[in-house]
Amino acid sequence: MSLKIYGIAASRAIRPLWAAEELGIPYEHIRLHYNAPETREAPYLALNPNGTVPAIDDDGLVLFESLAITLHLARSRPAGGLWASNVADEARIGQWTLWAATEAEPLARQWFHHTAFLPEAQRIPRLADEALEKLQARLRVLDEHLATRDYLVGNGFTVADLNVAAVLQRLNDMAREAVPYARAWHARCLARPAAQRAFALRQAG
Ligand SMILES: N[C@@H](CCC(=O)N[C@@H](CS)C(=O)NCC(=O)O)C(=O)O
Repeated sequence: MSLKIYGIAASRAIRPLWAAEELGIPYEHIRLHYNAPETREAPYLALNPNGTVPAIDDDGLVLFESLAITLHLARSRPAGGLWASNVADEARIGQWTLWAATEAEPLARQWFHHTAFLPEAQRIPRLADEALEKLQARLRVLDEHLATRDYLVGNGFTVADLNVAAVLQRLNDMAREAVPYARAWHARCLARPAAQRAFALRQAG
C-alpha cells in the first residue's frame, strides 16, 4: 500500500495531509507548488486534469478534489475513526462537507483573495466586504449547531470536522459576530496533534 499526496501544504493539499496524519497513513508528500509549470504538464495532468493541487495516488486510485480525497481516506480506513458508524452519520458527513464546499468556501475564498492573496492592486475591498457579510450567516449556522455538541457529527471528531475546519481555516479572522461555540470547536480541531503536524509542513513548503 502506498499513498502519494501532491501539493504544497500551503494549499488545499493541507486537507489530505491532515487526514493522512489523523489516520496514521504513511505517505509520500510531493511538494508541488500550485503555480509550478509541472501542474500544466502531461504527467501531472494525468493525475489531475484540472492542473490544480491537490491530487493523490492511493495505491493506484488517483483522485482530485481535496474534500473528496479526505472522504475517501476516512472511509477506506474506518479503523482510523474519522468515518461514521451508521448511515445517518454518513449522510451528515456528506451534508457538512458539501456545506463547506458550496456555502462556505466560495465566500471564504473571495474574502481571502481580496484581503491577502491577490497582489494589492488587484484587490477589491467591496468584494471582500460583501463576502464577509454573507459569511456571518453561515458562521451563525455553524455556531448554533455546535452550541449543543462538541463535534459536527456523532460523538467525536470525524472527517466532517476536518473538512469544515480546514475550509474555514481563517474562522477567527472572518467572524465579525460572537460565534463562541464555533470558535471553541475550531480551536479544538486545530489543536489536534495531527493538525499541528500537518500545518507544520507549511514551514517546509
Ligand atoms: N476544488 C479544488 C480546488 C483546487 C485548487 O484550486 N487548488 C489551488 C491551490 S489551493 C490551485 O491549484 N490553484 C492553481 C490554479 O488554479 O491554477 C479542490 O478542493 O481540490
